[in-house]
Amino acid sequence: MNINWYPGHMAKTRRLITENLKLVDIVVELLDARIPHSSKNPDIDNIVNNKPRLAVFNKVDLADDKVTEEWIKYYKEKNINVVCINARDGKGTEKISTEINKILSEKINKYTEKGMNYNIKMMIVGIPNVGKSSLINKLAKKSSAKTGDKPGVTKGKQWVRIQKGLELLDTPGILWPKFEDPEVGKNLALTGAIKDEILDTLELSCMLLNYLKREYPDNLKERYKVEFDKDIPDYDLLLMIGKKRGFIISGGEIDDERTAKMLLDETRGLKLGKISFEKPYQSQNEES
Ligand SMILES: Nc1nc2c(ncn2[C@@H]2O[C@H](COP(=O)(O)OP(=O)(O)O)[C@@H](O)[C@H]2O)c(=O)[nH]1
Ligand SMILES: [Mg+2]
Repeated sequence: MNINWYPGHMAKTRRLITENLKLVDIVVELLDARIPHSSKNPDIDNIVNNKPRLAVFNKVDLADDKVTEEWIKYYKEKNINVVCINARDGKGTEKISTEINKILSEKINKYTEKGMNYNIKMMIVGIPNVGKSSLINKLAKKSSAKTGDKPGVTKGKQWVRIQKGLELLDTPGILWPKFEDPEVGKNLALTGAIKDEILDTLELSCMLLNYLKREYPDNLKERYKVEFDKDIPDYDLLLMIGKKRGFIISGGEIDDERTAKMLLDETRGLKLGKISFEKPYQSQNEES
């Protein structure tokens, strides 16, 4: 993450978003439902400032439904409504416009009372890989036509009409994550938001097992047919799983690298069921 987000890049990104912010009525902040805290930009409040904002949890198809409920409750306590979606298949995305209409109802009504129509303009922001492009594609596909596609109309900026009275800026605002927090780095790596090559696979996989053995022990036991108690060292658990899988190299040693990679792939690929990597009570203190 540090590789891409040097200070100059951050300043440029921030400037771009600030420019686009002037053009919109509301900002959709896209978060990964599995890691709502870790997928949040640390500076979002300052960047968005006083613009109305809607929080959207994406990838709910991968997150633990119970934990997602906890997050929704946690946000509600802060008076923030959350919309849950799956940007890949489009499930739930219709709730975005419904919620936006609610949030901006006062403004819309003011115009309606005067017999005028108001075109709400929105933009999507979020960290890399959270699903911004997928969401824009889904919303654009569902809608009729691009509104600014007449030659000479909007040079550089394209607006997509999502529905009557609601237009979306077709370029998202890309934000940096809290990359200075190692816990965040770990969570981004576990969800696949950061390329594995940057991190040591074996170390990451042990971190994964450390979390799973505490929060999802039954999922592990069921998938890999292993028995263990929560005090088992992470690496021992990894070897136990590798052995069960028959990942043996010459000399009878267990192939730990292969096991590590398999564990990461299978967790991300829903083989252990829906998994969330963060719960609200863990991050409550930091976020207050
Ligand atoms: N399972 C699942 N995958 C998703 C969802 N939304 C996006 N993705 C996947 O996440 C990856 C990153 O999505 P993308 O839209 O490129 O993210 P961006 O970097 O924010 O534009 C892609 O492989 C998408 O297919 C979702 O709701 N569920
Ligand atoms: Mg993208």
